[in-house]
Amino acid sequence: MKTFYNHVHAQHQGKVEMFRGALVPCFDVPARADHVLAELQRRQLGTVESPHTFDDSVLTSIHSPRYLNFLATAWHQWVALDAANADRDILPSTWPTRTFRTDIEPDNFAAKVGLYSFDAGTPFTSGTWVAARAGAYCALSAAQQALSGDRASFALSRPPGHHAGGDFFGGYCFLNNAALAAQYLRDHGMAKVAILDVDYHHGNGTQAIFYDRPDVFFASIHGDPRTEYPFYLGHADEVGRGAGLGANLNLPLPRGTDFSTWSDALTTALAAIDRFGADALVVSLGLDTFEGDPISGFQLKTADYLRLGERLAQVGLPTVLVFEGGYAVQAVGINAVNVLEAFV
Ligand code: OKP
Ligand code: ZN
Repeated sequence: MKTFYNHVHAQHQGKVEMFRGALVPCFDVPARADHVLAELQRRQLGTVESPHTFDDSVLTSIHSPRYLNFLATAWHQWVALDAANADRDILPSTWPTRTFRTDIEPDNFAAKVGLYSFDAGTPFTSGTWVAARAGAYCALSAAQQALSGDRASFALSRPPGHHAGGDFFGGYCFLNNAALAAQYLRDHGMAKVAILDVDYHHGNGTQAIFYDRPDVFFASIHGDPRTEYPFYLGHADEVGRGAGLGANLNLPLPRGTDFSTWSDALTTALAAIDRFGADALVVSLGLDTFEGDPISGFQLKTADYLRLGERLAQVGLPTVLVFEGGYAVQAVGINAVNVLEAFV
């Protein structure tokens, strides 16, 4: 199994995020990916490579040109406001909620940041664009590997991607790596692609991107959005729209859910993916379902990730695994590599 590793992920290093009225240290720390890489190397699981690069047209297959332009220029705009901003991260603080217009991009920088985001927990830093773009390239390179016949490939990158929509960032995510991989598979001969999102948090960005489409099935097992982030999407009655009706499956579970219940939801999701008849599988591999995760509420144990890897392999499809969440830094490497090792 090949791993495409984002060698510049540490250039995205947010200082603080907003939590209950205070700025607290960011949970998406570089050490997360470092631990996964170290564990891959310790177990000598396949090879680790740098991603290839891709044309902008590949990114615009999922993200809007004006959003990509914003991401590429945001840091420069921020420092141009005040040279002292170079020592501070960009953090959104105002948003166009219901009744506001989103068709006009404001000139004001803070207003632009709000237009293209949905929370105050996702700092944009000097290296965010470079790191996020390289991460997207990792997912795309892994998709290429699947097209060339590899049974499984892994994109090891941060920041994560599944909360990012076509034109917004949030939930620590900027570019939707899993969506880009799925679209790349579609554009290169795979007629039907399934995305399975096993991160603790609902993949609202991925769902939104494919909600109207019949060719990409999205299934997600996650904390119930009535109590869990991202709160405003991820309910069981969201089943797709128009031509995409029936191609979206949400399996929300209460805080405290353990592996036996979670595993039943996985059975449901995999059966639906089988009925859909996908040619390839993309997995949004979040490890924040772990019992020790500091910001999540499921109770999966380290050995349970071996079972997950086995179940994913049983699907029998070319599979692209994309690293998402997992904030128990000491355990995330072992848990992620348990999935991969059991798969192969
Ligand atoms: C990203 B991914 C923590 C509040 C939660 C956002 C969580 C984003 C998770 N104090 N903030 O899905 O792992
Ligand atoms: Zn998550």
